[in-house]
Amino acid sequence: MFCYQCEQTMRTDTLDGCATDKGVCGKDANTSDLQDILIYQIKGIAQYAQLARSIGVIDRAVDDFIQYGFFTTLTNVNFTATRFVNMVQEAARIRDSIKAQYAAAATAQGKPIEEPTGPAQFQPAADMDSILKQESVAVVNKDHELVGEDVNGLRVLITYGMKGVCAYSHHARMLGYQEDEIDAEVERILAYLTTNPTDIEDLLTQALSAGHLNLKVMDLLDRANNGTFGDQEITQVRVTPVAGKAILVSGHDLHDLAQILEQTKDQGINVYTHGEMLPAHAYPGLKKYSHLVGNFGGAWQDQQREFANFPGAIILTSNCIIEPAKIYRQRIFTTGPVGWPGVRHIDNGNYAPLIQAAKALPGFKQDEEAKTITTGFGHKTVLGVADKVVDAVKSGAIEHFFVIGGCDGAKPGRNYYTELADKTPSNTIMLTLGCAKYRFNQNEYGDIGGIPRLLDMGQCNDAHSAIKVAAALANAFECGVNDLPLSLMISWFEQKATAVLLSMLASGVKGIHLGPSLPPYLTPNLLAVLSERFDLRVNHSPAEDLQTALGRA
Ligand code: FS2
Ligand code: SF4
Repeated sequence: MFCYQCEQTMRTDTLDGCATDKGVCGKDANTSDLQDILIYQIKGIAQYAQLARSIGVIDRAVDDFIQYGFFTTLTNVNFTATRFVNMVQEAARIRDSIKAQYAAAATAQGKPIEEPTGPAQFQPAADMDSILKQESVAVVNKDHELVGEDVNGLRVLITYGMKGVCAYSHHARMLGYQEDEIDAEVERILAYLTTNPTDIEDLLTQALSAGHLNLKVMDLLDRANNGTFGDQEITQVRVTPVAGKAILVSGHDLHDLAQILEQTKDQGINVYTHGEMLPAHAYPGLKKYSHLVGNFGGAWQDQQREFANFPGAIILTSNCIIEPAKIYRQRIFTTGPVGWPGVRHIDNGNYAPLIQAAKALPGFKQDEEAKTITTGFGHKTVLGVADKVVDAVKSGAIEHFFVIGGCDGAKPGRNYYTELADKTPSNTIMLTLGCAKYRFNQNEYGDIGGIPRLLDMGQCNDAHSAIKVAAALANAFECGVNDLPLSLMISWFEQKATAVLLSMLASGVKGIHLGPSLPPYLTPNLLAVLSERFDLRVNHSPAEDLQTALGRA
C-alpha cells in the first residue's frame, strides 16, 4: 500500500506516506490497494462517459457511481475490503455499459468510435487476491520517479481534491440536486488525469479548475440543504443529555438524518447529532422534530471515548469513522459510503435495525443540566444583518474578521486553533465551519453590538458561506476580497479540506494560513509557487500569525 492523502499520514525521514500493512487511520493494505484500483477504474469510466457525453449520451447512474465511488475512498470513510471487491467488479460493469452506449450512439450517428487507452481498458480479475496482484498500475504515486515529485504532487492534488468534490456532490444528489454541467466537469477532470499530464502550468490550471468546480458543488449542496430543509436559522443547541432512549447520528448527510428523524418520530427515542451533523439543528425542516434533542460530543477523533459513553445506538452517515471499540461495536451502524468490517451496514433507507438497537439499550437515565451552544450562521443569516456589520466596521467597532475552520484531526498541534481563537482581539469576529470548530465552540467570546463574536456557519462544505459573505463584504466596501480586513486560518486534515483550499485559491483569495501541517504532496517547489502566486502561508505560533493577520507584524 501507499497512501498519503491525509494529514495524519506517516512521516519519517525516508518516507512520506502510509506504506506498511496498515495506515495510521487503521486502513489495511488490501483496502488501500483496492481503493487505488477503484479510483483508477473510475478514471477509466470517466474517459468513456466524457466521450459519450460529447455525442449526447448521458447516463446518470454512471455519474452517480463515479462520485459515490470516489467518496468511498476518502479518509475515514470505508475500511471494508470486501465492499471494495464488489465495487471494483461493479466499476467494470459500469464501464462496459457506458462504453456500449457510446459505441451504439456513435454508430447510429455515423461517427468513428474512439478507444481510449489506460484506465478505460483495465479488466479486474475475478477475486480479491488476483485483483490485488493488479495494483501496480493504480498506485497513486507510481510515476513519481519518472515524472518527478512536483508533477506527481500536482496530479495527486487534483485527484485528492476531486475526492472532496465528489463527496459534496454525492450529498447534494442524495437530496435530488444534480447538474449535468457539474457531472461533465467531474468527468473531464478525471479523464484529463488519464492523459498522464506533465506540464506544471497546465496541472496548476486544472487544480484551480477543480477548485472552481468545487465552488459550484458547494453552492449546489447549499441550495440542496436550504431548498429541502429551509434556510439556516440561529439556533441554540443543547449539548447535554436528556433522559430517554437515544440514537446518535454522525457524519454530514442531512438526507440520512431526515430519514432517521422521520422513522423515529413517536417511537420514544431522542436523536442527537455528533461531529459534522451539529449544524443540522439550524434547518427548520429538521429542527421541527421535537425528538432532535441536542448534540453529543465533539469532533471525530474523540469518538472512541465519546461513543463508549453514549448509552444508545450510533450511526455514521459519512466520514469520519475510526475503529469502533469493543464496548460499542454491537451498537454502531454505518450507511451510505461508510463501512467498517463487522459493523452492521444499512443500505436501503430502512433504519429499523438502528431503531430496534436503540430500544434495547438503556438510554440516558436522567437529564443533565441544560447547556447550549449556538449554530445557524449561514450566509443568508449573516447577510441578513449585513448593514449592521458594515456599520460596525465603518465605526471601528469591528477591526477584523477571521475564518477559523476546516477539518479537525488527531495529531498534536491542533490546540493551535483553540489558542488562536482565544487570542483574537475582542473587536474581531470569527466565522467558523467544519469539525475544527470543536476546538473552541464551547468557549464564550461575547458579542460586538449584538453580533456574536463567534459565528458557526455550518459544515466544512459551508466554506461556501464564508466565501459568499467575503464577496458580499467586498461588494459593500467596493474593494477586492483581499483588501478586506479578513484572514483565513484553515485547518487541513483530509480531501474535503483539499477541495475547499482549491476553491479558495480559485476564488482569488490570498494569504491563507494552512495548517497545522501541510499536505505531503505539496513539495517545496509547489509550495513556493503557491506562496508566490497566492501568498499561501504556513502556520507559525498563534500569537505570531495573529500579528501578521492584523498587519502588526
Ligand atoms: Fe471533520 Fe472528518 Fe467535514 Fe472532514 S468529520 S475531518 O471528514 O469533512 O471535516
Ligand atoms: Fe494514512 Fe491517511 Fe491514507 Fe489512512 S488515509 S492510510 S492515515 S494517509
